[in-house]
Amino acid sequence: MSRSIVVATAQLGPIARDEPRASAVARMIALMETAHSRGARLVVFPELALTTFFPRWLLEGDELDAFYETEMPGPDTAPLFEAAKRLGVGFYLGYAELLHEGGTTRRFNTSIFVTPEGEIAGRYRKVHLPGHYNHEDWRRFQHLEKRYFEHGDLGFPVFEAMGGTLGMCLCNDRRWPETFRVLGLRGAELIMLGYNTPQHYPQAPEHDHLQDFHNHLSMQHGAYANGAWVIGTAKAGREEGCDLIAGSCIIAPTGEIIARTQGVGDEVAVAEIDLDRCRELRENVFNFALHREPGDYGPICEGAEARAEERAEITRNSRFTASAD
Ligand code: CDV
Repeated sequence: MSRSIVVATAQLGPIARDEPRASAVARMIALMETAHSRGARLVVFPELALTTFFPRWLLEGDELDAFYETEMPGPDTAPLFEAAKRLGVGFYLGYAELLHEGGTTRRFNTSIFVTPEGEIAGRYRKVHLPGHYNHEDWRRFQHLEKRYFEHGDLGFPVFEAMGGTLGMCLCNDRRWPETFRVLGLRGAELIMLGYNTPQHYPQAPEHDHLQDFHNHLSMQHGAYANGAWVIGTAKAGREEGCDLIAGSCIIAPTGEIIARTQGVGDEVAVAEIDLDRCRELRENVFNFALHREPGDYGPICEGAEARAEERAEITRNSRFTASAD
């Protein structure tokens, strides 16, 4: 039986700070309908796709909480699940997740995969959180992901859906080869990710012109070195004065980009992918069983306990990432 599937990257242009979720969801449904009209059965939306990229401001209280979802689907997101069922399309969605657990409020930068039947088949919580904890005056805009989200507590899971083994990650995760390798070791054939990447990199502005290159470099290498398909989807364009890169794309296990968006607004790019093509790499140059040498990779996992303790200490001291209800 063929394991080919038509897939789409569904890029969003900017979302204004005061744009209601219902509007963002309506835009996503329009993209899903366009993708479906071109034959797609799987659509990938960006990271934090329901709102503006709020970590660019220091916020507190209700103003901050308003950017998180406490239920999924909720009243504003249910139409997306209904559209998926109506069209028979599965989708990846990134959003800010807030949950109350054992008297504690927890916040994660999360993605889910929803099947064409409208069921949540996979969940991922972002592991590599970039940015900083406190307001830093010298920056043109803030990047407070470390303040607003806890380190993801699910690792890098894979799940079975759409006839294949699927995995997810979010934005900064794509820069770390370990993300793709763990998913690859678990057999992921398609890795989906959304991103919000500013053109301007405050710590090294001399790299601003390399943002698109680094974006594709990371994802193409992740695809190739693990023999997996990758779909990367941007939130792009000038959002609240901050330019976000575009370049949403579908990448073959060979590392080649086979479809990509052209502009910086709402846009879909579609391609047919054959999950069996992963074998071209996995049975040859990246045959893990035959050629990997994990005995020589020790340093990759050294320091894990110390890092976990350091993170737990920071979390205890942060009123946003894990606060008592
Ligand atoms: N949302 C992100 O994770 N953005 C980072 C930026 C801050 C470098 C990224 O890796 O694209």
